[in-house]
Amino acid sequence: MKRTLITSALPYANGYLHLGHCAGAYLPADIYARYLRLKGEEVLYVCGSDEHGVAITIAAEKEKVSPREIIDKYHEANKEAFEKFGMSFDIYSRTSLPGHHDTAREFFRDFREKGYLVDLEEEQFYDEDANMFLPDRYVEGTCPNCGYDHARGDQCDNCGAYYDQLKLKNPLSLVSGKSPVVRRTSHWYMRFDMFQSFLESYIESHAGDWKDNVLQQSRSWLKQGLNERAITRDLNWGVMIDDIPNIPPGKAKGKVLYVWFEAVLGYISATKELINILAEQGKGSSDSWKKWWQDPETRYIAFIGKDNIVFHTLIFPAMLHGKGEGYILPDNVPANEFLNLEGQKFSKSRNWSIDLRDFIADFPEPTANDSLRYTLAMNLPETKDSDFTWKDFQARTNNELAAIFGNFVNRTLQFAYKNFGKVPDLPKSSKWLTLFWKNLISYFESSGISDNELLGRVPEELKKIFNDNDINLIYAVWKGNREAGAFYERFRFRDGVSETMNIARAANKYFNDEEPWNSIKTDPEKAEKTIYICCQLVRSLAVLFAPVTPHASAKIFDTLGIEYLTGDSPKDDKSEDYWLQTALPADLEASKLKEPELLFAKIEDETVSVQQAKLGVKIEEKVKDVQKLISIEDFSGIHLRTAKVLKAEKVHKSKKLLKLLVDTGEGERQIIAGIAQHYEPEQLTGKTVIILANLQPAKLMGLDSYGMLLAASDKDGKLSILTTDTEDMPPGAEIH
Ligand code: B3M
Ligand code: ZN
Repeated sequence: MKRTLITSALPYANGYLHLGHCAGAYLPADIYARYLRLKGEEVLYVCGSDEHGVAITIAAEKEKVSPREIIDKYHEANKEAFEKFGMSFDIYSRTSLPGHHDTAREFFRDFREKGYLVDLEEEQFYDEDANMFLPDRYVEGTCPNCGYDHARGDQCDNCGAYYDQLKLKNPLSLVSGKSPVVRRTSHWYMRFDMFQSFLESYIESHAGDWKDNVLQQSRSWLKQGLNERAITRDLNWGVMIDDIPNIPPGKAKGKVLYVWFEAVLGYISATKELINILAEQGKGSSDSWKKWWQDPETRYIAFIGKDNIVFHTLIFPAMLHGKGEGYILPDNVPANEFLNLEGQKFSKSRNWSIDLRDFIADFPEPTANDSLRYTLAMNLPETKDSDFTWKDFQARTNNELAAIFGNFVNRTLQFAYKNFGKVPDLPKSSKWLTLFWKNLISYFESSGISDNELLGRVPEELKKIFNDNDINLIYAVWKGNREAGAFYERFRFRDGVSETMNIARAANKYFNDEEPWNSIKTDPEKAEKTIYICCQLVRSLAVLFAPVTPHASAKIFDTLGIEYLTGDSPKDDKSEDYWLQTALPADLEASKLKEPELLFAKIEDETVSVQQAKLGVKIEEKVKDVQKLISIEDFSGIHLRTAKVLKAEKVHKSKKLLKLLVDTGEGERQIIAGIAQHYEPEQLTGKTVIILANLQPAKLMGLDSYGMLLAASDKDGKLSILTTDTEDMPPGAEIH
């Protein structure tokens, strides 16, 4: 039996999961895991919370709680949201567990003993008030490249430049607000350059099966040449290393492992945690984690978002290779692009986001999660960014899930319940139907003729029981389940789900063409056969949709009173290929039909508008923004004035900045404005503009700027400067 290890990137436990996370590393992985389990494969699907690093400590400071409180809050919240969303992890662990610390330290210790680590001294900003070295995200200053004065310690958000934090001008510690000093500190660096050629051959060995975006990013890093990277940090939150033998006393004091170095090892420690739990229950031995991580028979698929590619295609494989002991490497890293929301990027700060927990609170019916899973699955950012809209959610739910899949299931089961009280037995005239069905499938599988000839050459023998509608429908499910499965095997989930919906379309057509509502009066045995076949398709579709709509599929199995086949984490080691078996009739005689219920609630227009209205910063709804509400007195402290542009010119070495000389009515002043990509200097000379006159002076690209030019810019980056609608407004006029 094939064995597949699946991991999804460990989300930081520093905030609530949103739909963009689901569409990135999680829903695709869950569809894949459920599909493989339904194929009868042995699957282990591992995930958990990433609980260290500055992403956690900054969130803790923001919420004025400890890192421990932050991770406990968000680990539990995200775990619960994932469960309700239908994620079928075999374990959802967390990297704050001691077992993870042990695994991470074991790798660190091993790499030191093998000489993969070098201990290098470096200068770093140190905050004397807070008594701490400052990681990059804890420092802010003037960008050495463009002069932007809120640049972060490692990268400038204004011009995108990367630099060493010591290059920042006028650095300020975000902890104490004071200027930091420079102190020497030492860190252990891992010599990734030692793995350059190994990684080059590893990446090229997947030139034929990995996604282009994954190959390109990995190759470009290798082309630049790998070098040593610091794998420790001066932080008091994380995996400590001061208890590792023969480290000089004090040397590792206050140092933790770099979060990315240990987070990827979280996949291994989570596996060990699960295996230990099972071993304590008498299920297997505690070292059977090795069959997942150190057995070449195991395939490892790592699902991530595109921002985590090199950590999974270069850093982690180097670590696994360096550790030796037969660790396997990812067979594929199917990274997804990003999901946008109503045409814009997800942004917590602008409240342009849909948290999974909020969706679940607003749509508490479990099958609403199926509607969300289906909508996201049909629009996954598999090769390019894609967009979630509430209108699409409504259309996919109402016009596809409910109107096609749900409608077929409901018509069939309602008809069976009302007319037979159960799944009808096969009538005398069709008592060999299941045998003929199996023969028809064998004909499809072994005829060797092309698909488009297949239906035209069905043996006459089989047509004694099957009419053309029967044959077409059985062909649709036989062909469709193979095509959907082939798409899933190639991580093309959109196409796989779409293929599955086509089977439901064929089933609806069958129901319409057979007209059981007429034959029940004129030829009851025909109606029995039709509804029997439809009940078989209801079950088959429940299996085939299970990777996407596990809650609805479970409801169908419950209504039919038969075994649940939703691809959930296995309760037993049964390994049948339920997926391919959907082309064959199952034993439904035992079915005790319950009164069917509608599977999917329709989404009303009003619901869409309520949800759309929630997006964006609504001052009255955003508690944290209420503190930003200002009074009229506050506003009076902001001096907005008209000014006339006397001169405008480009700023040397800057693509974004223009230098303006303006007349403020009280004299002339220089203002530097980031509008060079939107206006030519000559367009501005003589123009009346609006300036913020009492802004503190600043220096941009070495030029003094006394004030700010006001401009409007939209979500697509279009920019327009503000002016007055009457030409004769003099400079210096007050704006109220
Ligand atoms: N937590 C980054 C992220 O949440 C990081 C992933 C770790 S995977 C080992 O995108
Ligand atoms: Zn910059």
